[in-house]
Amino acid sequence: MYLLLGASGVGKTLLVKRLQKLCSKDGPRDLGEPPPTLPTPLICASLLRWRIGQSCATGGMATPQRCFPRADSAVARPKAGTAMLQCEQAPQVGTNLTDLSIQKKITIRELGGCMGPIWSSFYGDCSSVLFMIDAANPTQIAASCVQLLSVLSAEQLASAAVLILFNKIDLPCYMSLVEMKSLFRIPEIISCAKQPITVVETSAREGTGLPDVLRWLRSTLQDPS
Ligand SMILES: Nc1nc2c(ncn2[C@@H]2O[C@H](COP(=O)(O)OP(=O)(O)OP(=O)(O)O)[C@@H](O)[C@H]2O)c(=O)[nH]1
Ligand SMILES: [Mg+2]
Repeated sequence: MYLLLGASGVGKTLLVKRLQKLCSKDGPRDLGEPPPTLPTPLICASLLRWRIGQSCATGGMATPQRCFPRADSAVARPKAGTAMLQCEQAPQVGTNLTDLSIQKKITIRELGGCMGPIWSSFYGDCSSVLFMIDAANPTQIAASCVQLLSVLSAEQLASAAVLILFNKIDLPCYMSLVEMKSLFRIPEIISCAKQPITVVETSAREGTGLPDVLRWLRSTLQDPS
């Protein structure tokens, strides 16, 4: 059993739908139309990036202006009132089981972000963990980091393979892997964790990085742990 964890709205359900599509007979050429989505808070992301810009290894400091979508961007600038719509999106309650055929059948159990307090009751039958983070929503980062550390320190998951996904990289204000690694202190987490950890950037919406996710899933099948 694979557990797919992450805060509410990071894109877990869309990811499993996309993976299912990629593994289906239609093949990877037909991902289908992305469902309509709304950008996560752009101004917050740009301000945070501006504040951490100097401490990031790239030194590439973004100005808040640069973070707004361009007129030709695939993601439109939010119109007045759209932020309210996004807040009204109902978080998933309950668990979602999805079967994927990659060499053999595997089952991914998605746990809604709002079920965080009881995630641990599902650790028992779990061989691998996918932990998703919204790279365009810096207001969630601290909470996600605490959740990730709690997942990694769980005794039942000590030998689970872990994939960390920084999702929504199609949004103009997403934080780069270098920035996210610096905020999450990923190198330190990896060196202290008992589990083998892989990190990928994805856009469940556009399909970016999904082949890497499938590759990781296949690699876990070869690993007897
Ligand atoms: N732009 C963009 N939007 C995305 C991406 N992935 C998911 N979304 C959108 O984000 C919103 C939330 O996605 P879900 O897949 O429902 O999020 P979730 O993690 O399953 O949320 P819970 O089940 O409530 O924990 C939806 O509007 C998705 O279409 C992405 O890569 N890019
Ligand atoms: Mg969901």
